[in-house]
Amino acid sequence: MRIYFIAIIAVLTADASSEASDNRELCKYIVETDYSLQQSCEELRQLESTCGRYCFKVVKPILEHTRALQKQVDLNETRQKSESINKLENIERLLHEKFDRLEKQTKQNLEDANNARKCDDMGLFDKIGDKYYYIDTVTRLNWFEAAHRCHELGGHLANLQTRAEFDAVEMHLISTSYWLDINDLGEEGEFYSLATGRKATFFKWYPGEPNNVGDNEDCVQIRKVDEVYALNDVDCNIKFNYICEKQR
Ligand code: MFU
Ligand code: CA
Repeated sequence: MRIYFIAIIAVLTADASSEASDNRELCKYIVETDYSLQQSCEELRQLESTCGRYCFKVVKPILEHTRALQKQVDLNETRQKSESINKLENIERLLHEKFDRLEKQTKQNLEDANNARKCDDMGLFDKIGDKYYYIDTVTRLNWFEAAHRCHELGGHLANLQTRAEFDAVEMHLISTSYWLDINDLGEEGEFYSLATGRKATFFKWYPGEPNNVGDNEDCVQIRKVDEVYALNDVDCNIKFNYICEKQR
């Protein structure tokens, strides 16, 4: 805010000059009516000529007061400005904090949702022995589709590594055939686990298996013959049920 003391001076000057012209008018009148009063008229004229100095004397304290006021106003404005800046900086800090909290919370929510989804998928898997399996008895897929499905469920085709694991799973089987993760797609007669990428460690073949009938049997199923489950190599493109496995 600016205090317009120039305007005040202008007003005062205007007042002073109108007062002077009043004096002049008064003098004219006095001179015309009573000559004896001519002296006091002269005084008035002198007063008029000294009015500059007189006005300055009158205006000076006002000017000084105005300057002091202006200083105070400037000081106040500066203080108000720095208060406003402080407030804005505070708001900025609060917004930052709020945003950080929201960002953290969103990340946490996403993680929780993902974990919940994982737990849901785990719902398909049952603990059998020391591992978790999903034994599918409703969907028939070829070996590649079955491998993909297990992957979708967050697992892989079952990798039965020991007699104990084989026996535990066998207790839960109903269908005649299920895909396992063993295959010799890479090299005929070399059976690898898809899950580990290493040679399979445990086999319970039917007598006479693996026989690679038609030179076209590169995937391994667990199959029931005479109420006994055992391994057989078979065409990867045939559709069977499948067993998925998953780590917790
Ligand atoms: C056996 C298996 C084959 C196929 C066929 C129907 O061959 O070795 O993999 O399952 O039976 C005679
Ligand atoms: Ca076979």
